[in-house]
Amino acid sequence: METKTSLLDNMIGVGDMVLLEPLNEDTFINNLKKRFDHSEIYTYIGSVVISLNPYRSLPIYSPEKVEEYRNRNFYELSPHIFALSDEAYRSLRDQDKDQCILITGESGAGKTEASKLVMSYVAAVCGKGAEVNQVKEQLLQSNPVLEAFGNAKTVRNDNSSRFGKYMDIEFDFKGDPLGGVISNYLLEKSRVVKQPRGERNFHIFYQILSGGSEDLLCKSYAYTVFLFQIIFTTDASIFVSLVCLLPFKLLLLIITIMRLKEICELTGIDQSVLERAFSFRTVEAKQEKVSTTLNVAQAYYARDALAKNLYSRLFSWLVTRINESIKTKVRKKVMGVLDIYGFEIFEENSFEQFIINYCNEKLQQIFIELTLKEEQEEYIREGIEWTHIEYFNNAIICDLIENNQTGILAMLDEECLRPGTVTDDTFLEKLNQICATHQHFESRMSKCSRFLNDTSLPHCCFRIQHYAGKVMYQVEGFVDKNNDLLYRDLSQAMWKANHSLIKDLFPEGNPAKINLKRPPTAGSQFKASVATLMKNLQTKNPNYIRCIKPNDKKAAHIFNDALVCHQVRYLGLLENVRVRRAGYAFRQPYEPCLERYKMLCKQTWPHWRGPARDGVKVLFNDLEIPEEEYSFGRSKIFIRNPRTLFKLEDLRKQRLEDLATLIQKIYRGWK
Ligand code: AOV
Ligand code: MG
Repeated sequence: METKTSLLDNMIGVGDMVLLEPLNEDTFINNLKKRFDHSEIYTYIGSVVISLNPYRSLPIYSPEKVEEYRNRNFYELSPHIFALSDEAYRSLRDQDKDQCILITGESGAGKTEASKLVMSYVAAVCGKGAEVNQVKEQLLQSNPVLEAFGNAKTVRNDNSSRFGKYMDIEFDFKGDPLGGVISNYLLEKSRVVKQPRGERNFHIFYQILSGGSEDLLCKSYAYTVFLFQIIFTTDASIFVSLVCLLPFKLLLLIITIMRLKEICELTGIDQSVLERAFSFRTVEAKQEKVSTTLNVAQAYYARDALAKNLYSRLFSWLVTRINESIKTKVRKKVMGVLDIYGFEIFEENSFEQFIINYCNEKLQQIFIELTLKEEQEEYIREGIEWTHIEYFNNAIICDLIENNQTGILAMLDEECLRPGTVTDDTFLEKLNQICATHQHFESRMSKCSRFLNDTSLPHCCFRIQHYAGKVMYQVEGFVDKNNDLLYRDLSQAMWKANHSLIKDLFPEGNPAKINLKRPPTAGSQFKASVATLMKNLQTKNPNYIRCIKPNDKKAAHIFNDALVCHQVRYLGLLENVRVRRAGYAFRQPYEPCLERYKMLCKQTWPHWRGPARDGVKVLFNDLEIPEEEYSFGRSKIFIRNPRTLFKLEDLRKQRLEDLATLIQKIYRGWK
């Protein structure tokens, strides 16, 4: 069994950054690069896995690889996402600890691929039998369905997740999968009606058009812009697996939503009802009802709002359907896998990017809290002194966005709910008043003279200095997207459909259930669901995968130093190593440590009788390792400097070689 050497191979760099000597930004990046050039895309920082997107298929996920990593200790083999998956699964199964896998990184860094690899590894190693296999199949099959509806090609990623996803996989006490629950977070529904240049609508539209049979194909697909149409080769096959799940009528409805006659045919809604709904807006207050005629722009707006709502409600309905099919009665142990949309900076950033980037801030926050907390707790648990390390805490940016009184989301809500003329500009004015002095907020109009002459910052924008970089947001559309209004006339018309699903999707259209209360805004709903998610994650044992994008070209073999360096900085990876090394770079439970090195000392070789802790003490004394170099925790030995570990490894290697020579000599003697 070849262990630690795989982490210390000079040819391919150091497998665990904690062992990097000397440690600085250059050596860190160089180490990643060296490994990347040798197709080693995974590197550890202690138990955190750094994953570089190879942008090509590597032969490292085969069933043989799964077997190789199965039931092996984390550091035994070269770094791999399977090692993390195995560790998480075994800890869940054997120690009864709920786990979560937190996958972060910017758009296109490889989060979704990583989440699928974790899921397929766990599916491969857990449980057997027809029933269990069926559960696994259902869990895995939810991925292509949700990707078809929730992913799209963007300039950053050809298969970009446009929704956040958190999936709890549930296991019984033996560690066999029982089922799961999926939570979805704010779908970027504006994509249904409008896509930025060079981007596409959700995959499903193209899949239907390329894979659907003649009678399903629609003549008009006004919303799908075929600027960069690349029909994936898999479209047709995915389509087949979707056929049983899909309410096609509905999708066709979204596609054809410009043509009244066709909508009426599909839904069975009376044409005059729909015509009226697209032409008038009725506002009800107390006992009064006032109808106003819509102008052309308002009618288009109403049409778009309907298409967006229909699509996002259909998406949530799909998640509910999947959840029904994977629901469990008993729930013993849980592994949560989080795959959200990554941090995004586009040429034009709107409400959607604001929400996506806020979500990433929250995840970075939980990373900071949990890794530091975990580290501190380990030192306390083991009775070892703790040294404090400075790092950037992004709590201040989270506060700028989510503070209940002065946060950007709160002010947006206030503006949306305020009577009188409300526009994006009045919202921006408000921001300028309240956030002007915040360190991470920038605007030309703000009272802070710092930005008055900054011509790179137009008047209609504000800029946030996020943990991952500065992003300029166009304020246009914020109020509207946050309000997320669908005129009641339209929901009432939809509710009249002769189609039970459409009826169900628009419950507020039921005249018997008129609710004059405003529904919560998109921003406040998102904030609440993210808060629930964070609470949930904090109850679980976290496992981190930090994805890094090696280049902006979506290309294999290219490692852009500056781009990687930027990500390493904002992800706080160097601080992560420093915290991990604060005091002690390396730690290991006594038993495996003694097993590995006992051959280096006569008193412990071949057998040590007594507690492993005492054995390690004898061993370290015998090897004359200076006392200040290590510390004895309750269950683990803590080693201060990686060099001490290298020395142990070298001694061991020498000893093994000596033994081999000796055996050869004896063998020759026999001959
Ligand atoms: P993301 O989830 O982090 O972006 P993806 O997981 O979709 O990024 O990865 C983007 C693309 O990179 C994939 O479609 C693959 O082509 C390639 N890729 C990623 N990981 C691997 C891997 N391990 N091996 C081979 N190719 C890979 V976003 O969803 O945009 O934030 O919102
Ligand atoms: Mg993704």
